[in-house]
Amino acid sequence: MVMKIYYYEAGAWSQALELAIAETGYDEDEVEWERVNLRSGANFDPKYLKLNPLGLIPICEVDGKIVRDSVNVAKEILQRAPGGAGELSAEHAKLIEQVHDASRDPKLFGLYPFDAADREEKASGEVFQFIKGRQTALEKYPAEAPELAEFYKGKLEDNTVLYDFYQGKLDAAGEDKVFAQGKAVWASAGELVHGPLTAALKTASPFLAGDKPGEADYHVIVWLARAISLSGTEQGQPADVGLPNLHKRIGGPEIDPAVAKYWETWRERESFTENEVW
Ligand SMILES: N[C@@H](CCC(=O)N[C@@H](CS)C(=O)NCC(=O)O)C(=O)O
Repeated sequence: MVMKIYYYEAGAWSQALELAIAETGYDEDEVEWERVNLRSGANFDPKYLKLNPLGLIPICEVDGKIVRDSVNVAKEILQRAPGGAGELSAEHAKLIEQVHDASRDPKLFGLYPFDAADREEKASGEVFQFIKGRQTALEKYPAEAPELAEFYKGKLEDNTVLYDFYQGKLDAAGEDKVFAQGKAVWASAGELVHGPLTAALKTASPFLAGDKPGEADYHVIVWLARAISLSGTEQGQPADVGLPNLHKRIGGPEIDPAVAKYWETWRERESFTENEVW
């Protein structure tokens, strides 16, 4: 039975699934990848909202059912994999929840500014174009699906704040609020990195699941990669380049060497380089 995965190549949680598929011995013809272009707001198309009313990717369709959320889709992938799902300890199950916590959602690192310099960079680059594409979609689709008016209204309100912010159209209080949100995301990232992530990685050997990656590893590494990249690090850079950048964003004590070791283990892994995880 072919598994159809709705994904977007730049989506962090889509990349977790790409890693899980690559690591567990699926044949190419067992998986069909259906791209949902987040940059043009295709996740807000009423046709897609029928599949996932939350308007989020990734999801998968298999055996006539739809599985939503990367945590559930990864479980589905692993259960069907030739080698089975493997063990997931209670600590690692908790860690998956912690990297998925809404307060440190990787898309927020991308969308919210860390400081004034970061704002300038985002305003003149891909981030603003992404926000603009969503804005256009959110203004267009409500006419096609009036029954979804409430959903679109909430999404449009949230996106408009950022759309206006990056064009300098908010008042001082509005600007302060957006900057405060940006700071809060990195503070929450710091709690994770210095706390549960470090604690778990100290016993990784070299992966959380042992000599090969397992369920928790796929979620943890894409989150970490996104945090490192979006703190100003080019894709594929070593720990001694990426972690100081991350440290500037999250503050607190030095980042534990266990994090660097884990990063280096993944950085050289074929699944990681071939899927261009960032
Ligand atoms: N908890 C969900 C989060 C999914 C999520 O936020 N996906 C992002 C891309 S990585 C998305 O669909 N963003 C579109 C949007 O927020 O409008 C999961 O793990 O699947």
